[in-house]
Amino acid sequence: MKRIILTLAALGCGVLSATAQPGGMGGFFQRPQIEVKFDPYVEAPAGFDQERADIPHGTLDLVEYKSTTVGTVRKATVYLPPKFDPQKKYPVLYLLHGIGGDEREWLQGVPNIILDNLIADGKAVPMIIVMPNGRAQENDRAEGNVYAGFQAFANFEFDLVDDLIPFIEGKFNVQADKMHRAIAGLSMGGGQSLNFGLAHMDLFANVGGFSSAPNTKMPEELIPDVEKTKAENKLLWMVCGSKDNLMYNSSRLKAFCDENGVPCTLIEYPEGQHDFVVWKYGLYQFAQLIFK
Ligand code: FER
Repeated sequence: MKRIILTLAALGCGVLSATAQPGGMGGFFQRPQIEVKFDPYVEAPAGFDQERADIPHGTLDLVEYKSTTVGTVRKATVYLPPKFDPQKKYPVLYLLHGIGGDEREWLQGVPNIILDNLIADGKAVPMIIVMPNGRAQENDRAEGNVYAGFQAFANFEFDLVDDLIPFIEGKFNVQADKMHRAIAGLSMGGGQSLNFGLAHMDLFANVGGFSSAPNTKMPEELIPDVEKTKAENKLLWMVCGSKDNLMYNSSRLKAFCDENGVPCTLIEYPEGQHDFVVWKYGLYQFAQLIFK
């Protein structure tokens, strides 16, 4: 049973306190705190994000693709796993950035180091990671009022499906099926991953949202057909910091899933804020759960 406590106190007092997030307008007037049962938090081992000299390393590269959606040439950062072999087929994780970021933002979270370590330890399978620019508009730099780019983040659905995925699957030797595609992201990218991943279960069986933002659709929109989602989604995985004001985007989906018997994970990162501490942890855990 879910209990919804509306945070009306702030409104009643006329104290329209802004959130700790940059801008933080989403859900401003009605931020329900939803009671859910979180899944167990298991700490990542020390050094999971530290470069190790004694293991093989993957590579990072920048690729460019023609976007019919935007009408421009767009950029994406690509991680190729250690000892990349063009003769082998690899699964692909599409990893999306936040509202103030671009195709380079995830590099702050050292995804190459995290994956190099996981692969060396046999905890994740070798995979390609594609880190695109999720702001699908002509000028896709994070300039000016980034909160005005909300629609561009929604438009990225079409750039991803019609332009980027076909480009990646033409350029690299990949396992081009839903079980071997995953989509995950941080904040706005988390919302995009939930929105697009659950809308295109024919393309993505693995979906992850880290600190998902107010662009996250309501659970009833994300999962309009419970039985279909149960049958077609393989992994629905979320994490959010306990100190993150955007938790409600994740917890309302988790509550809906629990009520409807849809397998879904939501980890509350202890004392976690809206930052790369949580997002690196998210990648570390999510990468171990996919393509196995
Ligand atoms: C908001 C708060 C946070 C919002 C977006 C964000 C557009 C996104 C934050 C991020 O991507 O880091 O109210 O609304």
